[in-house]
Amino acid sequence: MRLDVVSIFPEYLSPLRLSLIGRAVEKGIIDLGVHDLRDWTHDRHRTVDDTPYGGGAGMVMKPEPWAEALTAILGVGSEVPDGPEGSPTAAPASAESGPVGPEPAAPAGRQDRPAGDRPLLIVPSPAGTPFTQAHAAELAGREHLVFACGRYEGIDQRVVEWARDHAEVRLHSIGDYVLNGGEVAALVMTEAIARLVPGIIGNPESLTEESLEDGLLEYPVYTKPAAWRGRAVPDILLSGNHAAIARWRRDERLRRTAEVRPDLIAALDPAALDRRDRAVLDEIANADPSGLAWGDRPD
Ligand code: 97T
Repeated sequence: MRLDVVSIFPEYLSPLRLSLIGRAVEKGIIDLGVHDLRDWTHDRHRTVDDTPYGGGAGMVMKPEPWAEALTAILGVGSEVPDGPEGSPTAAPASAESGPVGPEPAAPAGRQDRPAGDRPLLIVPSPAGTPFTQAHAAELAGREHLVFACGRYEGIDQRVVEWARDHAEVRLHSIGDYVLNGGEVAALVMTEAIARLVPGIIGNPESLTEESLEDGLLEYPVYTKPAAWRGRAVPDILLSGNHAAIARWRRDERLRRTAEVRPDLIAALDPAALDRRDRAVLDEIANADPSGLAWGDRPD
């Protein structure tokens, strides 16, 4: 996977060189480029912002540096129009077919990419679609991700519209709160994505049983000692009865999820619930005077 991030604070992205993603970069599984937007300015002050048309507080990121940066990084001008059948093997465009920025950041070789392998440009934004585990899983299979981290009041809207001609563009939020810029949101999303890229996590089995993959939060976990500061580990976990342990864990997942994330319970596919699941949820709903029993819920 190729991963590019554009920011006016590239050092903010230094965690990408550490830990899990850092090791994947060292192993060559992820090809990482972190770019300073100011490298695509041409004035003495390396200006990236200006006042908003229509007035209002704050500054807006100018379109020109973004378009130059994304032209270089997305490989604009190197796409090939689809053949009659949308053929992915159409003749490559000439290397002179489009302008490139000061640093041709992405490697050559995408000239004959199939339409579905167009780069995906992700713009972190409070106005974006909430980023979920399902998005992370989908993006982990993409060939090229580019994150455009805006600051100030945002990036001139025309950049997003122009970029849609050259890449798939998605705006994603990481939650309902305000950040100073897209950098931390990009770190959050890249971590969620990268750990799902094949070869990155040593034991892929640890990915299969994960919270949220099936719409429920995780069960509580315990380790030794069996008694600690007067608190015992639940007996069932010491019983050796694997079926009973699995059932207890599922009950706990249902209880936890109903307690803190009723929205996740409401979104469950009723066909994915067995009789015991429904009994556990009914018990919780009946304990809550405002709650509806599972079977009485409208779908
Ligand atoms: O608040 C932001 C500012 C810039 C870019 C992204 C965000 C944001 O993304 N998710 C929540 C907030």
